[in-house]
Amino acid sequence: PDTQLETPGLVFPTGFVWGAATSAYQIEGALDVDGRGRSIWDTFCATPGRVVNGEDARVAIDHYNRYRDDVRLMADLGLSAYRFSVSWSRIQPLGSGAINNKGLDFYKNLVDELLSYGIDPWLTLYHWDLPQALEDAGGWPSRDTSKRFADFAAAVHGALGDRVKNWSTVNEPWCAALLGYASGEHAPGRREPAKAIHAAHHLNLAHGLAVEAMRAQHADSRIAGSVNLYAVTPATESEADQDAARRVDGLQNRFFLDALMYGRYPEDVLADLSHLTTPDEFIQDGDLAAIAAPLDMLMINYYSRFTVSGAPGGAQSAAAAPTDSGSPWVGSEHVGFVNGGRPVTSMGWEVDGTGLYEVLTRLAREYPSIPLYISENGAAYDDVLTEDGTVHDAERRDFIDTHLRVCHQAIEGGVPLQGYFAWSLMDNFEWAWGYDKRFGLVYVDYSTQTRILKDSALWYAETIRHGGLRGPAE
Ligand code: PNW
Repeated sequence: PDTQLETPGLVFPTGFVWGAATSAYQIEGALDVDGRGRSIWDTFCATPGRVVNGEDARVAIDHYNRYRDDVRLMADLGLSAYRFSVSWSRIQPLGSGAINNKGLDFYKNLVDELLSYGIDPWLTLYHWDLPQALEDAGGWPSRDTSKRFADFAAAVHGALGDRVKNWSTVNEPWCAALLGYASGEHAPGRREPAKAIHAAHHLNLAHGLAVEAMRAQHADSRIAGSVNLYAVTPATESEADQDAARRVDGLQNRFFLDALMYGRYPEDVLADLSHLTTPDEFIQDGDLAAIAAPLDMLMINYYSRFTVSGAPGGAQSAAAAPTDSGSPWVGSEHVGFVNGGRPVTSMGWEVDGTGLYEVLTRLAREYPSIPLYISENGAAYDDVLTEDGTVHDAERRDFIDTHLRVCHQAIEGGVPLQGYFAWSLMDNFEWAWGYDKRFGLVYVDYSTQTRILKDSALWYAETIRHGGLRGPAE
């Protein structure tokens, strides 16, 4: 990075990781090639009423065929790291048993391509695309899925652990469990609240067993857990609103953090759930110790703040599902989410950088000394491709600028934050929203698959080049 900033700016520590993120299902396409098996998202997309406009990811942004061009784009942006996920169904078409080498080869080639440009590959093992065969056998509510995941992790790590240093296990277990099995707004679309809690536990267990399996192979790998955290505030100081905020913070944040970091589930959350399920129905001896396997780092996805009320009605996730769905707030279905009066992105999510500051400083206080990375942060806006082939996404640039300033402030205050990955590198298949929501730094023309750098991408590249932000905040 330039040491000569033109105006005094915010310089990040040397070695700060500047990245961007994607996930396999959202970008790859090529679902029927090279022996890939079906995943729960294939099934979900094929079910009417689940994804906006009946869209699917058969082509997505054709990254499977265009990965070389996409890596060149990352190099042009100057990324130091790229976070991506691998598709379990490509590597083990039925979720267990023999490895499909053609599927694995795709990721070997991708990793080699990244390394040839000096871009550090950060591999996520699971970003929601469970092999359909495992769902047919019970899915995440079934304990056996955790063991299958550990085998899968060992296979991928065995094959790529020599060239991939940074690993994360399960992306956002809250989403996979609660959106997949309680609200049903994500695959597999089940609405079984008690089973969703069992799924959450088995996702945590899968994480722990995978860490153990990987440690046994390459001792020098750096391994992370990955959670999506929110700042949570009560709508008013009333007891009902404060209790609602405690519940949402409990299930969203503490349930996963306490498990991964301390090997326990918060007592108050277990009490909130007790009329649906009790620990003896899903926790077995040794599970909590396995889940708390020591980690090298924690990866945090941050998007927004929740302002929560105890008033009945209106309970839904931040995502405010586009399709008919239940509540992901298992045991607290009566809680409501109110508008906190901040500007919103086109997901309807409130923009709140101070929420990220709260999340980071809380982590440093309550879960001290583990290195932190922002593994996703970004925003969807209604981008317009102009006739001269540019996209003036000032709002996205401002969003990232605001959140990076907060990161810098947190680092100054002693928070061990060591990197930032923008979500997302490119526009892509936004789950239940299909192609309706664009999160990319890079615009994708879905009819031609042309990639166009948005203004935010050019700005991010400049930020990386300077190792920080120029000028004071406006
Ligand atoms: C994350 N919620 O999803 C995922 O990791 C990405 O794959 C996704 O594209 C991105 O954020 C944007 O949505 C989330 O309801 C989906 O709270 C839903 C929620 C949170 C994160």
